[in-house]
Formats: sequence, C-alpha cells, structure tokens
Amino acid sequence: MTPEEILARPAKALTQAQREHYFEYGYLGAPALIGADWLARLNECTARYVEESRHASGDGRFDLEPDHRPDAPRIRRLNSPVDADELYWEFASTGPFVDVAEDLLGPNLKFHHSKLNFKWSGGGEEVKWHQDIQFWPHTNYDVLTIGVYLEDVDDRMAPMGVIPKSHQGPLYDLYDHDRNWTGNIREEDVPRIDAASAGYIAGPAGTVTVHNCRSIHGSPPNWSDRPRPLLLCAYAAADAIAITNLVSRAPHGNEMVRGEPARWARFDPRPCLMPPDWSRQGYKSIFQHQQREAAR
Ligand SMILES: O=C(O)CCC(=O)C(=O)O
Repeated sequence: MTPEEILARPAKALTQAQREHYFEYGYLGAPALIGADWLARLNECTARYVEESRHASGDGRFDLEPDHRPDAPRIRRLNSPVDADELYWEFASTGPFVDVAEDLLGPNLKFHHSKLNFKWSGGGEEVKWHQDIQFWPHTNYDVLTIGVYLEDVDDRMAPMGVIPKSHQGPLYDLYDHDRNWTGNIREEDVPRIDAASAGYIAGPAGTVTVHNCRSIHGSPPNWSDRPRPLLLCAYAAADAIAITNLVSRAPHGNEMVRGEPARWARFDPRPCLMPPDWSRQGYKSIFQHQQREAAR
C-alpha cells in the first residue's frame, strides 16, 4: 500500500499528525501511548528476567556487558523476549503495538522479531549509527520497529535518536574494509549523515518509538544512574518477504499478527546490502557486532 492509501484508513492508535510525521521523517515518538496496565505487567515480568540474569552466562538468552556480575547485573539485552516469556508475545501479538503497526503499514501484518535493550546505568553501551534492513533484508521497505520505554526516559538517559528523512536516503555499508560485518555505519561515512539533525525520542514510561527499517538511528551511552529499558518489536507488511532465514526457526518469526498473508510478494527496486550468512554460527546481537565481540 502507498502512504496515501494507508493514511486514508482510519487510525487505531496514532494521531493523523503522528502518522504523517512517520511517513515524512521516517520515525515518530508517541508520549505515554502504552497504558499503566500493560506497563505494570511488562515491568513485573522484566524484573524477573533481571533477577534471572544474575546467574546467566550471557551466551543465549541474555547479552551481558563484560563486567556483569551476579551482585551487580549489567544487561545489554534480553534476546527475543517473545520466546522467553508468553507475556511479551501476548503484548507483541495482541497489544497496542499491532494497532500502531496497522496505522503505518496497513491491515496485513507479520511479526518479525523482538529484543529488550536495557542500556544499563553508569555507561550502558552506545548503539552506533546504523540502519536495520541490512541486518534482515526484505523484498520491500514496509518494515519497521516499534519500541516502548518501560521506565521514564529523559535526555540524559541516552534516548534513541533518528536522522530525519534518512529513510529516503541511501543504505550504507555496514561492513568494514576487510569485509567484516560491524553493524554500524563506517566512521568515514558518518559526516555524510548529518548526525546533528537527529531527533531524540525521550518521554515518560509508556512512550512509543517507531522507526522505519531504512532510517538511520542509534543512541549514546547511558551515563545516568538509571537503566533505560526499551522493548522493541519489528513488524513487516505481509507482502514484504524476508530474504534471509534469520528468524525462520524462531517460534514466532514471520508469523501473521493481523489480516491475511500475502499471495504476491511486492518488490522495491532499490537494492539492499546483504548481511553475512548467520545460519551456521548464529546471529550475535548488535552490541556484540558493534563492540567487535562477535569475532572473538
Ligand atoms: O536501544 C537503542 O537505543 C537502539 C536499538 C537499536 O537500534 C537496535 O537494537 O537495533
């Protein structure tokens, strides 16, 4: 569907101005969109995983910072929360994210994957500038990621930043010159992206972030004294078909969450960089790639 066709449909969760902002700038922030009930359930569940992480090794469910300790957890990410706990799947497949996705992608929707980035207090690691679609190419770019801050996030807590209108610009090379996947835009390309123009999305707990899969985004280290938990779920229009098998073995990868599956794949002529073949070694998290831990 074109943006005009999508905008002509009645909105379910967003205002018309928020939808228009997404199509024009490639991202949006919707303050306090997720209600107190969902937040309380998600936070109660998340607190259990923080407890579990104290004795985790960091090789599967959790991505941990190198100095994580049982008495002082430092979690970068809970990988694929929808597979860890039924509550996260209930939220991702039936909660308000699905309405947000419908407002921006139309009525036929697939879930792709999820992650819960904690960005711990006292220096929780930065996410360097990158675009998502090179990690998981699809036949077109009607693919986006929706996030919700589970706690209040102010400007000092490393909110997510997005470069306005970068979804309409080029896709960048996320390999280094030795053809190693780094998962971030090369240093030499950063001056081209106008990082000073980034819009940073802060807000009270329940604030929703959305960014298109081509939008350049990232976030600085969190030097505040509070973690910044951001639950992220990626969705695709039903006719955007994943080109790689990244989520093909995930229980909910490419699962329809609303509407009808596509009978015809839709192709966008703009080329997409292909990621490495992660089917043998498995995908490491963006933090491990960007911090060059994946090759160790
Ligand atoms: O957590 C963030 O600030 C950004 C997350 C992100 O871009 C990612 O995990 O791909």
